[in-house]
Order: sequence, then C-alpha cells, then structure tokens
Amino acid sequence: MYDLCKVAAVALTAAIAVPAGTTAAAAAPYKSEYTVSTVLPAPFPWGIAADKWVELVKQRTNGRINLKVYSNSQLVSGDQTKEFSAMRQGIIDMAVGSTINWSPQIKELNLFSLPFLLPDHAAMDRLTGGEVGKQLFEVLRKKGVEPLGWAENGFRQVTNSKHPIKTPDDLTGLKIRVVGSPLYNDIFTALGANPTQMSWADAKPALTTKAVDGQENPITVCKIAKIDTVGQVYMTRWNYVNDPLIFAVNKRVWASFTPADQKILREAAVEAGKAGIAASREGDDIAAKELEKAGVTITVPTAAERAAFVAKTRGVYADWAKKIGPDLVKLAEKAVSQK
Ligand code: X2X
Repeated sequence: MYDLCKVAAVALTAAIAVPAGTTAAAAAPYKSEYTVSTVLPAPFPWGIAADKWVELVKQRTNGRINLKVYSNSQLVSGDQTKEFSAMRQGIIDMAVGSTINWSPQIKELNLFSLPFLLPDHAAMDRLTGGEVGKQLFEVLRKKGVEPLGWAENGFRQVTNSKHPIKTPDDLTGLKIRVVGSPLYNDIFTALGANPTQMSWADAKPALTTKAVDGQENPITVCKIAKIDTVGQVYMTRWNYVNDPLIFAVNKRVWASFTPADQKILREAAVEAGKAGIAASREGDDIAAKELEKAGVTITVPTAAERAAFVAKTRGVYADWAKKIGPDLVKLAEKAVSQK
C-alpha cells in the first residue's frame, strides 16, 4: 500500500513537471497567448525590449509559450497608470512597464524619479543590479506580480516650444505635460512651471494644439515621436531622472508555468532587457544629433547651471524621500556614490 502511494506520488510529480503542450495529460494547460502590456512600441527602445522577449520565449519554448505585445496602453484604455493594477488583478498577464507608470500603486518605485539622484548610467546599473533592485523586486512580489528583469526608457529631458531652458527662471509659467506620478507635478511646480498631468495618448495632441508648451521624455522618445514636428524645438539635456522599465508577470500566471519555463521566461527577459537598454543608451546620442539636424536646439547645462536646478528641487527630493522610504533612499544614495 505504502509503495503504491509512493509510486502514485512520483508519477504525479513527473506529470506536473512536464511542460504543457507535450503529451502529459496532467500538465496544467497553458493559454494559447499571453498579453503583454507596454506603452511605447518598437522602434522605441521600450518596444524593442518587449519584442525581443516575445521572440526569445517563442524560440526557447519551440512555440509553446506565445506572448503578444499590446502597446500604447491599449489594454488599459490608454491610461498607463492603471497598468500595474490590471496586471495584479489578472486583467493583463504580463507587462514591460515604466516605474513611473507603476509608482502611483508602488510608492517605492518613485525612487528613480527623485530629481537629480542619478548622475549616469553606471549609477543606474548599481541600483538596478544591486541591493536596491533586489528590495524593489521584493516589494513587487508582495504586491502580486513576479518581476523578472530590467529594461530602460532612458534619462528624461525637458522640451518646449518657447525658448531655451538654462535656468529655473526659464521654466517660469511654462505649461508642461508631465507623467502620472504626483512627484512630477511637485518637481515642475518647485521649478516655477505649470505642470499638467496627462497620459502619453493625450500628450501629442496637446502639444500639437499648443494646449501645453512643453513635455519631458528621453531623447530617443522625442526623436521617434517626432516632437520637432509639433513645435518642440528647445530641449534641455539635464538627465534629471531616469526611467527604468520592469518585465513582470501576474502571480497566478507565473505559478502556472513549470520551473523550467519560468527559467526560460526570466532569462529571456534579462536578455531582452539588455538589448533594450543598449538601444536606449546608444540611441540617445544618435537621436540628439538627428533632432539637432531637424532644427532642435539642445542645451546642455553646465555644472553650475545644473546646480541651480538641483537647489530648487531639494525640498521635493526630501519630501519624497520620506514617502519612498528613508532607508531605501539612503541605500540608493550610497550605491550612487560608490565608484
Ligand atoms: O508617458 C510617457 O511620457 C512615457 C511614454 O515616457 C511613459 O510611459 C513614462
């Protein structure tokens, strides 16, 4: 009797471990397609990362696992700040999402939007690749999704249709479209501008009709979205925040995969993320040159000019450091300052 039970248990374990799509009848059935939400499609670096993930997973599972990218936040009716909740609830299966868009639900993700925290890409990598990244992934896990890896939208720059921005005074009264986190409202208010929060879907029409004077986004995004054609001819390359992207999967969907398939999904995300990060970082300088050719004036603040922006936003930084969690912010500051 005992032996029979043991045999049955072994057989059951074996059946569960067999990936779906094979002959094992007892394996959990996989969906024929998994939805992946993004905001920006290829050729934006964001879409490049998502597409690469889809391709690698398909290849490595011999077509057993099919991911399909739905860009422009279409799975959340264009409201990118609802993406995380939709994934957590299982309305969407997976996402390659911006920490900015998820930060209304996860306050810790505002970390990357602390003004002027990050001096360069190396500092960014020390955060995502170190203890800070680990802690943030733990927070996401507790909130009902499994995070797999990082990609990058890029360092964000400010553009406008009126005049070059060299000092905080140049921002006075400018109507600037900002993204979903209230932290951006606070930053631009502190700088004397008039920020207005809207989705990406609404941003370009607002720029076209001149309902707003400016916006802020990475250079590759500005170039690919052709912001010069809607009058955004002044850019300040101030690298005031970076915008990392996270590959993540709804918890129940994640649990439905065999360990072997989870490994494939995770490794593919890490690899696809690297491709996306390279596209963003290498793309920035190229995009800057192309924008200049198209007539955009790009201002790079000197150290002293940058310091004036930093000084104006210190209060916002201190305020939000409390909301994000002082220990996490301290850990990040330490990692940033380590060379
Ligand atoms: O809305 C934006 O500006 C964008 C596309 O960069 C994000 O989704 C954060």
